[in-house]
Amino acid sequence: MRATETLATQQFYTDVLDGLTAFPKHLPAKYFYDAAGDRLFQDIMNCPEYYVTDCELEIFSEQTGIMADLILRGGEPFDLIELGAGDCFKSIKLLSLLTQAGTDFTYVPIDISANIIRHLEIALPEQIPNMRLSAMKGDYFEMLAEASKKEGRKVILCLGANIGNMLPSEAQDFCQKLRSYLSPGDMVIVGFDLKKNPSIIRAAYDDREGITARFNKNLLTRINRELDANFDVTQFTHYCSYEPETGACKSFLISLQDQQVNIGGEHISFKKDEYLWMEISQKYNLPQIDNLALTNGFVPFKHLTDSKNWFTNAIWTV
Ligand code: AVJ
Repeated sequence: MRATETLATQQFYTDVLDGLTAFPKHLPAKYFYDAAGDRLFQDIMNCPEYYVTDCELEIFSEQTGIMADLILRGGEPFDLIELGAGDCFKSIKLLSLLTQAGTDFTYVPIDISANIIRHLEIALPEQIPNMRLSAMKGDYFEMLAEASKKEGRKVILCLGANIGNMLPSEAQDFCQKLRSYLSPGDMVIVGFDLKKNPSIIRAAYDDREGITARFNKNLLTRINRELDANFDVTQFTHYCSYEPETGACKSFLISLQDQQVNIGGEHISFKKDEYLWMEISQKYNLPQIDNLALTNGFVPFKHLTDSKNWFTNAIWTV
């Protein structure tokens, strides 16, 4: 094992134990994305109930021209830094357009998944040969701190409603911290899933095929494998709630019996019916998003929404 992997595993262990000894018990959603988790998330994006990706893809298919124009107004060169790049299936449309226009920029994808970063480093130079690429594996903020040591204009992409994985208070902190890394002339484009018919939202996180359930349970499997634990995954069931008043969509694993789990020597007890909170996917409305920008020193500049008004890419300037 390399030293960096040991460190990462230690951090994983600490985060998992902190979460499981807290009340309510919870696990950090950023750990969903091991190799199996990446694949399951791909399956989620392809399942009929999960509208989020389709909506954002529509925006990127039809409105990247507008996006590119707004970005280019701020001048060149710049770093286009994508937080949680994933397979950059959406952003690639923007990258191609900018490259075709001869834009002077470097694409800096940041992702928590080592698999994803390895994949991007191979695939992107084949797909867009003339683009400068500087991929980084790690936590948003550590990598953003790294990336911001470099002088020059920055355009930040935070797509896919990743910000929804934060509690509203955490989203505030995130925006404040993000702003601290930026300077006048910089720009951010943030994807937000919007409030809509509650049934549509709940169905997206509780798909009929049970892919989302497997996605959640996969984190327990990952903990078993990487942290020497013994979760009986069959003794947990997936439950999802959406609260229209707060916009909080939450997923839980419910313990089907009294049980004890051993994690690297520590014992964690679950009561029958006790819930383990896995993830929040917070939904917003446009005024809430503008307010999030304004309270953290950004200027809300434009919303690019899909034709159903289910999703927005908010464009903020500094
Ligand atoms: C990757 C955070 C945008 O919250 O919609 C999808 C993750 N979890 N289904 C989301 C997810 C369950 C997804 N994000």
